[in-house]
Amino acid sequence: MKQYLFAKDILMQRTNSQAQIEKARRFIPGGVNSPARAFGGVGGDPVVIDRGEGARLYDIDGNEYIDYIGSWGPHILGHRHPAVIDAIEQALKKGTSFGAPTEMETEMAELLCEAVASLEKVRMVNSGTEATMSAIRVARGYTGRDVVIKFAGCYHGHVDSLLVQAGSGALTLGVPSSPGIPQGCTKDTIVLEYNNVEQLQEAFEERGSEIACIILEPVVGNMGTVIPDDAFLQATRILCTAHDSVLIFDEVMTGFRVAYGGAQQRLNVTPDMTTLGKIIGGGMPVGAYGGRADIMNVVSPAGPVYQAGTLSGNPVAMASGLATLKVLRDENPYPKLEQLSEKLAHGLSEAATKAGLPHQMAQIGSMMTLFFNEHPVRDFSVSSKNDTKRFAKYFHGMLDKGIYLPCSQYEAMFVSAAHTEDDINQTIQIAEEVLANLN
Ligand code: KE4
Repeated sequence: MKQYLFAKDILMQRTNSQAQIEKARRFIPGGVNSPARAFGGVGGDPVVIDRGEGARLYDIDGNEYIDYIGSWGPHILGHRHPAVIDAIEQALKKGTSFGAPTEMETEMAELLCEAVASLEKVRMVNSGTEATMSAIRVARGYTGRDVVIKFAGCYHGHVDSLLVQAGSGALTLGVPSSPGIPQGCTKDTIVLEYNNVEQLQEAFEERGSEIACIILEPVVGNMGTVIPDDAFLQATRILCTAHDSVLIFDEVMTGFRVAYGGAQQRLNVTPDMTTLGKIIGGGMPVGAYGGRADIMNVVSPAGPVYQAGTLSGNPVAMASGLATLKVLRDENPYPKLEQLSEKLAHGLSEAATKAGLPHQMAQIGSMMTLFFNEHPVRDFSVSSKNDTKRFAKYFHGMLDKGIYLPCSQYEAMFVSAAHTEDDINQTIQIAEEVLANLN
């Protein structure tokens, strides 16, 4: 077998990263600006990154990694795609932000409405959290109701009313519900089990007339990758229609990831509202929420529901996002992403089987999770029984051989259009070595 980049016996040194994180902890809580990066679920110190290029990351000790996080989703084209960097540089020549309308915001809104069929109007914000927080407020303002249904293990950003049995970092840190959230913020949040149609039906039978909306990840990434049963996703649509509640698909992660038109296009279920982020910013801070015109027309200044943002729609972020989305639209990397991702998913699963490790592989489009779990992961009650200790050993074994995976069993890994067949082969070969030594 061809010898790949990372020889078996090189022990990776990360002394500069360790020193830098110790210094960072003096000024930043936990030394990170987001807990998901803190290695809380796998132990050890985060790697401090110097730069990225294509499918590669390079840390401040000069180590090279094949990157399967892509900044937690945005870099579906890989780091520093020429079209994206050029668009940002061109925008910078005119300035950074004006706090006034620009043509690019309209171009972005039009492109999103063309790409995502259920979007008739859309508002730009600066993060996925802002997008979901705003969408919830709009759904409540539009319906005049207060109750929100979410699902355990789904993460919709650090919104007070939604940070209840959340996924992602909240799950990784074993703190599904955060201190600092008053009971008043969550008393109207009903948390149900993902993929459980009966529970959903009961909730609507009991409180249908009070339910403003359902918000869900149409494919979950934040308890690891969980693909919905068709009957479940259809039930969210049918029940919201029957009770005049708003169906919100949180596509911050899946939007432009699992298909150009998002999970709603791939799985053929149409929400009333959609939230977006990550990929639509191409690595710059961007979020968006939108949906049916009659719903979005309640948003200020068109309507009474207030939402605002100093840097919303700023030209640099719009340039970065537009360049990314145009490459996806015009070059259509999705077939290649599908082929490479299926090969990787199969190779990782085969390696775990060869090593005699109980596991599940969930893959859709270019997102996937290798679960160390004996049972198919369909919901939070199963995902919460993942063997996180074994995942931690797998994570560090891969990291020390130059494979940069999400630092949590409760996340998805991502393949980008910059990954090559050789990257995938190398990753599988290294996984075979690492998994064989896990027992
Ligand atoms: P941001 O506020 O982090 O831009 O987006 C929040 C959000 C909303 N909805 C979904 C489905 C999401 O996945 C996210 C954020 N995802 C996490 C990782 N799974 C971001 C990583 C982090 O928190 O640092």
